[in-house]
Amino acid sequence: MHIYLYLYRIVFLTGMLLGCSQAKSQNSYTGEDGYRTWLRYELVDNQQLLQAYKNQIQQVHLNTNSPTMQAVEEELLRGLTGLLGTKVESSLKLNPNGTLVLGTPENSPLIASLNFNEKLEQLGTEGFLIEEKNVEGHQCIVIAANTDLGVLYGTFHFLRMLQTQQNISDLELISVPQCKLRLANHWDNLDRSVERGYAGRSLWEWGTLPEYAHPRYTDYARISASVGINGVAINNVNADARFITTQFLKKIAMLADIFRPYGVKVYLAINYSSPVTLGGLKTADPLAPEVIAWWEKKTDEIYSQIPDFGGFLVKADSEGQPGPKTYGRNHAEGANMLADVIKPFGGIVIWRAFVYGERQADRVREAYDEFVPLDGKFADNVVLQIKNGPLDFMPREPFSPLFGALPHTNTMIEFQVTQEYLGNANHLLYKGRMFKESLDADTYAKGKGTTVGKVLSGEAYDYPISGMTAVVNPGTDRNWTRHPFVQSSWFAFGRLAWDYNLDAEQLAEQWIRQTFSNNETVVETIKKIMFLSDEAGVNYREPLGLTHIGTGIHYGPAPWSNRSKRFHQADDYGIGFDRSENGSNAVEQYFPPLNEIYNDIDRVPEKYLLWFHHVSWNHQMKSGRTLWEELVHKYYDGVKAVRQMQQEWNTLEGRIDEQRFSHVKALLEIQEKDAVIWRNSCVLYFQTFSQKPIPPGLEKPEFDLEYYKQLEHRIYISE
Ligand code: BDP
Repeated sequence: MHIYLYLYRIVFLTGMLLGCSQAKSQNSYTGEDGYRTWLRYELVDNQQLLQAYKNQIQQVHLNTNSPTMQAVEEELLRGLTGLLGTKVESSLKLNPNGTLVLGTPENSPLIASLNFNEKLEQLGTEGFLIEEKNVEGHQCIVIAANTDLGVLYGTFHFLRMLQTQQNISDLELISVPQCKLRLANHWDNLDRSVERGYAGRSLWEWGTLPEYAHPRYTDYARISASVGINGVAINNVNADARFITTQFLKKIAMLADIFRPYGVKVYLAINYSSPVTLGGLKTADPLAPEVIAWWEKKTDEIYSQIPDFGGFLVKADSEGQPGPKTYGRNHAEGANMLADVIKPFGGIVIWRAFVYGERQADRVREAYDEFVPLDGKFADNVVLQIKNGPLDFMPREPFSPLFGALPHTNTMIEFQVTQEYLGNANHLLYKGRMFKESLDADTYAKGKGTTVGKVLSGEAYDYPISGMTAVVNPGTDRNWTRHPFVQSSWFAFGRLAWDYNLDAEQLAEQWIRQTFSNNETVVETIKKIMFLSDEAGVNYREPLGLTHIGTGIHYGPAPWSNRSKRFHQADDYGIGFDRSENGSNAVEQYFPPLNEIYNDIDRVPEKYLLWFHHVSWNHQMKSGRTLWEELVHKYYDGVKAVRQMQQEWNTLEGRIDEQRFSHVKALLEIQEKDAVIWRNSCVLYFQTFSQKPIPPGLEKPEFDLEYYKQLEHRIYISE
């Protein structure tokens, strides 16, 4: 055996043994297994505030005349009982003071009498208001909306205020979601494996559905609704056609029934060849009458099982998936056929823009080149789902130039919460700030200030439907996401889909308070860690705009792989992909002045430098260093930040529960080792081109490049 490999094994085994002894010494099991996510509803630990809350909320007043209003009541009683430490009653009598009144003008005569009409007009079908109000001479807090679902969203908002220990005196607020579609995409397969999942098996137990309603399904719906997610595509975009067989539709209908009170609609990813594979037809040509008839019948069946079915999600003509192109039809023809079929039922078609082939030298150009000529050709119930960046879910990408370039095509963004390229479920990485980076990016489509967020909310163009989706990974792991911190990105995504103006830092803080503790030291420490984590994750992997350096399963580094070489293009001169006008000219896809800025090696933001340019190793960076030195420093900064994260985390011992403390501590150890492997692999490999030394003062890689190349073949599987 190679000597280094041998050494590595010893280190690895010692680590495992240490890990075991640590696990054994854990004797303070607190039940903090992460199952409750951010909906923990622990007793308020600030006595003064607790007393104030108790005075203000002595009972709740609502009509439970619909499943959604029953869900409201259940959530409130569960939440308030936990937070206040006393049982709060639901009653239709008013206490002299201290009643929480909830409802809509339809389901509550009391709310109807309060004359909120003007405010309600602003709330649409999902917004809510929360207000302190004198009701029949009693001081009350009112949560009102036009729909039961709006009341449910208001309820979660109110509970969040208590969980994060906000003052609830003199409340007067309204909240309305900016995006109509706020969806989660699961990449779950029929055999219950999850593509890029990393948190156990699929949540959906096909073997026991529809008879058995696993309690997890309701909790999943609660979690989703608590952050405003209003739809879920339950299966992988690389879709198995069998999801829409009669047998499976019955099972899916059961899930839809459970999700319905929480406003979470079911969507299905479909396989474009279904008329052939399931229907036995000779073709799936969207213009063939027998194909249209087949989809009509199938859609009719789907709606007979799931009357409020959301619609189809389609990955077509992409990575081997079938699509209209096989039949000489374009994406619009392909999508519109389904859109026409589903329209009478009120459904939509979500058509993915993630397409690329070997046709072009630069994959980054392809989606734009394909879809911009089709702008205006899609039916009004089709929405194009576009990944946040033009390539894939890389650690960092500039925004996709399709945002803003489709004035006549409904547009939606696709983020990834699951950490496919970011350490799977082993690494701590809060994505809130990254989501914001995309949402706040100025497309300049209609002049300065046309941010991606404004495009998605329908403010920039008058889209009938638009919004945000995220690929999420919850699975059968008790804590849903395996790494406890993946939950933070799930939370941030939902909240941003509701309101893209929210601040990533505030969202992190809310999540920490709800998930861990309101203790200021804990909040500040965890926030610091989360805010080190995103830049660290980029720096020890793919700094300065590098991409696709990972192995085939996207965990460890492989800058020497053929795929990776195509993207980083390192050579004796320098490194980076030339997308300037001298190269693939992908810069031309951006509106001015971005096209000029990105084209200019001196003006392009350095975080995207190697995305847009092939740059000399000697290029002078803003820091005064050469590109080579800067690149190496970034890699070292990444590792340094992970070590800082570890140090910060260690200070939390005794301040948070032992269970999550030791879990995350162990995961950070893995992350540190992996970060070092990434750094050393990349620095040593790129050094074979730059032929320059590692700048003084930086620790030398422990092993040589050959050692790291062998590690490529090690199995890093987070099943
Ligand atoms: C890639 C993933 C692959 C997905 C694909 C997609 O590696 O598993 O099927 O994206 O989004 O990043 O369709």
